[in-house]
Amino acid sequence: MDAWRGPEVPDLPGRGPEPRLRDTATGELTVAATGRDASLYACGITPYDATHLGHAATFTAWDLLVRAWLDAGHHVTYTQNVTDVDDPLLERAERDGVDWRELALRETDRYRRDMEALRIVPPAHLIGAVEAVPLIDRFAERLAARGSLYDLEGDTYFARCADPAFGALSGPDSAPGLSLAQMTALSAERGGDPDRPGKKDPLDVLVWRAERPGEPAWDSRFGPGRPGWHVECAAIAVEFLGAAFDVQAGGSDLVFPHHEMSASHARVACAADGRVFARVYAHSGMVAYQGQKMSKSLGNLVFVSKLRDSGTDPMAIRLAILAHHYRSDWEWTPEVLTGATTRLTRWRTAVSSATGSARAPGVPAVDDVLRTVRERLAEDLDAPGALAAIDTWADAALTAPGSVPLADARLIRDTADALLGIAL
Ligand code: 5CA
Ligand code: ZN
Repeated sequence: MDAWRGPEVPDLPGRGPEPRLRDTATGELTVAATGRDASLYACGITPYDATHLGHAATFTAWDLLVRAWLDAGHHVTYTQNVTDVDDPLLERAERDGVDWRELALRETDRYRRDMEALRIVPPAHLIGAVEAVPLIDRFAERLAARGSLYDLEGDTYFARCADPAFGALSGPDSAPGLSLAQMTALSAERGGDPDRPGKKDPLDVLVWRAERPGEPAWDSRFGPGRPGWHVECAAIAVEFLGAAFDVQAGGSDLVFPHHEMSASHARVACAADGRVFARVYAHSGMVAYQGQKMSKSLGNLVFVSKLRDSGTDPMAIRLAILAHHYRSDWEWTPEVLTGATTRLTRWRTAVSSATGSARAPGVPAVDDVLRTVRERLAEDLDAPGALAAIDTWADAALTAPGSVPLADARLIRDTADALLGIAL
């Protein structure tokens, strides 16, 4: 499907350092891309409700990575999916008496407009689950060829025992260190069915769900039905990025089971291809509202589109997000937005107050500001640290008005734009 119109990304003088991310599997700061080509798979939305601030924060985090990669001279290949058929989408369509396809189209469209307004660099491949059904079917054939699938009353399950490395991302020997009991509890919370009788293992997951009355279905080698969630992302990632790629990204609610299972599927399907799936796993913290994780199922949502409709500058929304480190959990409050709006105004006033040809003493050299912003972002996307560097410059420029050279203001503007996605 089409993505959205990308923002202009200005060229900055020189090159940024190699971005590093805290890898969820190891807990260690790891170089995000080792070759010239940098590849990213970010799990996308399930379009049954408009983009909320939690989604926006998560996709802004990956946008910082894309921008830091471009600035470091990488060629970036970015793939994102849209889960445009799944249980929650069908349930919402049923509840609201709308066609599930219409609901998915409408909300995907709203998401595109929100992403464009937030100046998110679009993925090269935005792939819907529905359009990916044929390639998911081919991927599932590879799983079947390895003897990893079994039938349960017409549904097709993946036997996790087919993957000796199961748990490499989140299991007992990884940094998250989840026990099997914790995994089972999480799978019940997050769309799995550990208690279904007849499964070989509670953690086995659906790869193909046989058609149910009233549900959409597609033909496949397993009969009519629809794909499971984890195989959707495994198949799309492998198709568009290859069996091995650099970074798999998503919110921390996707560590288990979703990312563990997608990686596990890929390891089994691509066993002959050497190192398989993501080298680094990046997970963003959860944005809360009114004391609880902002979630479509709870309904405690702040929508990007509603904020925009009520006149909020999308750059203030973006700055509100960037004031928090992407891995931290944080709460959206009216004060967060007020703080961001004040910062945006200060930055805009500072860059537009430039008239001088010589820099006043006490105003930081802009080359140093650029270097600091680059360094902060390259170190696990430390956006708050990057904002602080521009704050220091803006505060000094505002206390010594008229003494900021135009060229300095231009470089600050380009730095905020290229690396932070903030148009001043
Ligand atoms: N379609 C699947 C991924 S394949 C999905 O999780 N969709 S979603 O619409 O529920 O979420 C889209 C992305 O936003 C995921 O990376 C998810 O982890 C993230 N996300 C969801 N809620 C929040 C939140 N409250 N705070 C931060 N990120 C969130
Ligand atoms: Zn996914």
